[in-house]
Amino acid sequence: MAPAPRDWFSKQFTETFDEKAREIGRFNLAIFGKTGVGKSTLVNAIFGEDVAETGIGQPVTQGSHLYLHADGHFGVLDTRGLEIGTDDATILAELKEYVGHLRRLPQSEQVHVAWYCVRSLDRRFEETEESFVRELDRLGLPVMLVLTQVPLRDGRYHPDAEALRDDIAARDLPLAGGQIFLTNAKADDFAGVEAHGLQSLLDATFLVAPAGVEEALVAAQKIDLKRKRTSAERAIRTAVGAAAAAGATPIPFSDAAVLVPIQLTMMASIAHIYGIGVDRATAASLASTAAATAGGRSLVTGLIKSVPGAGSLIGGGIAAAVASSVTWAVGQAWTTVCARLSQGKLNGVTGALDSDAIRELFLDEFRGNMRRKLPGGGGVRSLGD
Ligand SMILES: Nc1nc2c(ncn2[C@@H]2O[C@H](COP(=O)(O)OP(=O)(O)OP(=O)(O)O)[C@@H](O)[C@H]2O)c(=O)[nH]1
Ligand SMILES: [Mg+2]
Repeated sequence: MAPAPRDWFSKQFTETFDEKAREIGRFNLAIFGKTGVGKSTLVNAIFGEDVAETGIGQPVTQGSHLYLHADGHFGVLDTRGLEIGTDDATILAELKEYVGHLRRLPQSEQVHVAWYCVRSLDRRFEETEESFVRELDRLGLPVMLVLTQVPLRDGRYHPDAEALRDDIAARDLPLAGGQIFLTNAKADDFAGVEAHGLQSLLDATFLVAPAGVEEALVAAQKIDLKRKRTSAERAIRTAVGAAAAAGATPIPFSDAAVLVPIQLTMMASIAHIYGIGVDRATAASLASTAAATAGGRSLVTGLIKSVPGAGSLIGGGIAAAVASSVTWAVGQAWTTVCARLSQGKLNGVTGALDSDAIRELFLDEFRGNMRRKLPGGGGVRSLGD
């Protein structure tokens, strides 16, 4: 007996999702600086609160003072129980051993970038910190220097923070990113200081990180939705191209399932980009496409039939233009769903996903986008662009 369509779909989606997870890999950040300067606050501001809540991590080897907290597409390497400025030799020895051990492992296990943090209003950068930064560079880690908790008023940084920046810059350290980054990770309402500098730090991190981890970094970070959107568009373009190729010889309705893996791959990629976990992504994709009714085939034909007027385009089978239009419209609609999910929306009263709301949003967006692809609603010529 064939598996129930719902199970079939969940299994396919989950497998595709896992495959994509491996392909995208993980971005790993090491973060250093004296205790209390705001390392965790900074990481949370850019990579999300989840890191804080479960951010204890695991020692990289037994007894190590280096802790790796890895979740999804993001890993953060932090120190515990040892102090920068006092225990530098031990930290660096452990780090050297760890980095050496990583050399034999794939790229998504490597440490890609290090941020060295200094609290701006401490107003000093010590000799030990200077040697620590030089040592990180010697270990082959690109080091970016970040000033934390920098007051900014009327577009001007606190003069003491600027003085500290100039003092550090004068030491000619081997810094990646070409500058010292002035940030404030958390708004201080009392002092009237907003969060700032995070996007510049992230932009520079993209430039410093190896090319192979770019997608992981897009997925890991939470503040730059434009980059997520651009990545989603790229995944959609890839799928649209594949769908057009599949439809180059018109696909009989009965074979519409050839489009399903293409669309599943696209949907899994987009879910990753927006940081949606496997359970929520699977449930939401199931709710969106309601593939529960008749397995893979209906995903495509059912969707096409849901658009009034689309039937006339189809004729005896699904042509390239229609195959790519449907794929494009699915991609756009699913991106909207994922973007909302990533903002914590589309939950019912109990906190579980609101399947009806998801389905309604998806179908609204899908139909709207399909109509734009139909004659009179954007023109046939735009089909599959
Ligand atoms: N207003 C404001 N407060 C901050 C900022 N960064 C850190 N803090 C506060 O400073 C304190 C220490 O911040 P953490 O992020 O825990 O510092 P840490 O460097 O991770 O500290 P350790 O893990 O103990 O080494 C907390 O009370 C934060 O709320 C910031 O950018 N703005
Ligand atoms: Mg911390």
